[in-house]
Formats: sequence, C-alpha cells, structure tokens
Amino acid sequence: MTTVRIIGAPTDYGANRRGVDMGPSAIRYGGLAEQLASAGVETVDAGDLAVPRAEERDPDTHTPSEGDAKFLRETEDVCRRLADEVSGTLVAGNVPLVLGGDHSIAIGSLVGSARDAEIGAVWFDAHADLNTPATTPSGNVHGMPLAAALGMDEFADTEWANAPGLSPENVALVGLRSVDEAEVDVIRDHGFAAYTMSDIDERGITDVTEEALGVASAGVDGVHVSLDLDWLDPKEAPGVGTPVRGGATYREAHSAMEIVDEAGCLRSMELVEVNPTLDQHNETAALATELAASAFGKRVL
Ligand code: 4U7
Ligand code: MN
Ligand code: MN
Ligand code: MN
Repeated sequence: MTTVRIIGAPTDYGANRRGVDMGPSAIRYGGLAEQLASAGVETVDAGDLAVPRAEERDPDTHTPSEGDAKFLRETEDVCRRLADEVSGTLVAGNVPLVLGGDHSIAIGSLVGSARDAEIGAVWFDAHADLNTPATTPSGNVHGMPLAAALGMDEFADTEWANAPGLSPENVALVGLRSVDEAEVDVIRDHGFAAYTMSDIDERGITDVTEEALGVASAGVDGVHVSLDLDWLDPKEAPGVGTPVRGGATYREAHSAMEIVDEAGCLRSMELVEVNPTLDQHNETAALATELAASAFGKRVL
C-alpha cells in the first residue's frame, strides 16, 4: 500500500496576488486526508515548512546579475528545505505530495524528486512557467520554476535551483493558453512537448495526457506531476491568482488524473496556486483534493 506524505509549503513570495500562502490549510480543510483515504492510500502529514511572512522580508535582496526576481533569497531558503523533505520522503519509500503555496515551490519539489534519480515532469498549467529573471514580464518567480529547475540562462549557475536529473526531453506541458513571447521561443528552441488547450480540443484529454506521460516517463525512474489549479477553467477553479478563461473542465481534469494513476509512473506530486482569498466556499481547494485522489487511484467502481 502506498503511503503519501503531505508536505505544506505555505509561500506567497512568487505570486502576483497575496493569499496563496493559505493554500495548504485550505487544501487540508477541503478534505485531503479523507479523499486520499477513499483512494485507498495511507497518508502521513508532515505539516508545513516554516515560511517567514513576506512583510518581514525585502523583496529585492537578489543580486543585480539575477535580474528581476522578487523574493529570490526567500524562495531559495524554502526550496532548499522543501527539496530535503521531498528527497527524504522518497528515500523512506513514500510518495511526496507537496501543497503550495505559489508555483515557485516547484523548484524545491523538482530538485528533491530528482536528487537521486532521473525524472520527468508533466506540467498541468495554463502557463509555461519558463520565464527567467531576464525575460519575466512580472518579476514573479511562480512564472519561472521550470526554467530554474532546468538550469536555463541565468539559472545555469543557480545550484540550489537546478535539478540535473530532469532534462527537457522528459518535460511535457499540458493545457497551455497563456504563454509569453520569450516562452514561445524557449518551447520551440528546446523542443518541449507542449500541448495547448487547442490540442486538447482536437485530440481529447485522454490522448494528450497519455502522450504527455509517455514523453515524461521515457527512460527515467519516475514522473513528477505539477498541478497548477489555474490549469482548470476559472468556472471550476476560481480561487487562483492568475485565472485564464478556456481551461480544462472538471471531467477533463479528473480524466487526466486517472490516466496519471493508470500510467503507474507517479513519483511525486504537487498542488499549487490555490488562493483561498479569491476562492468561493473553498471549492478550488476541495477540487484539488479530489484531483489528487484520482491521481492516487480513486475510482467510482
Ligand atoms: B503560474 C506570467 F507574465 N507568465 O511570468 C509571468 F503572464 O505559476 C504569468 O503558472 C505566470 O500561475 C503565472 O508573470 C505563473 C505573466
Ligand atoms: Mn499557471
Ligand atoms: Mn504555474
Ligand atoms: Mn498563478
């Protein structure tokens, strides 16, 4: 029986809107442990990492050569500790489920998951999260985690942020509908497997998700699934900081997570960008728990 270890990373350093630091609480109150129990998995809750409030910190402590990246030192501090937690969970034979927090924490999840292994990643997100401090239109690190973990450009020398066990050939982006110009170039230049919402319209979620998992799992030890709740349509998931219309439906999302389970290659997972201050009756958090349950094997029959 699988044991899932829940690790909270209550940050909002990397986001455009405040309040995403309350995500781990909201996801727990939304029924995470109960949902995972109904999927037949055991859970242990490691609690939350200690994260200093943004108000106590100066957003501009990064060096000028690091370009525009707000709270980069604070993000580094959290991600180093998160990477240790994720890697320790795997070494103990359990599956890490990280609760964000904004998507910058994916740097820690990926580094930890790839510490003693070759991994792939499937990125369910409206966005590509491939900006760097030089290309970012916002300075928000939640738009950069994939570029960081892959050691792209200015992130090449940022040892704490690099996951050498993850290569671009094993990264698949699913559900894209808001991609910055510089990110389009990066996707083309590196030949990322990238599936837009139009691809899902044309081919269906089953086909696209199966192919994405095939790309991510080819020749590696396991796959990290990063689920940014803004992947879903804002009608289903209103409690996110950067909503984009035209996202995955409730059924498409469940179907994709069921395929994640069936593929049998899930190594680590994260649920990010749930912002309770923007949510309605905690429905986005509750949906996140349901989707996690599907990814860990919950079925109707
Ligand atoms: B999320 C953005 F410019 N690309 O970099 C940026 F549109 O983790 C948005 O996917 C990033 O929610 C969204 O700031 C990051 C912007
Ligand atoms: Mn997003
Ligand atoms: Mn994201
Ligand atoms: Mn966001």
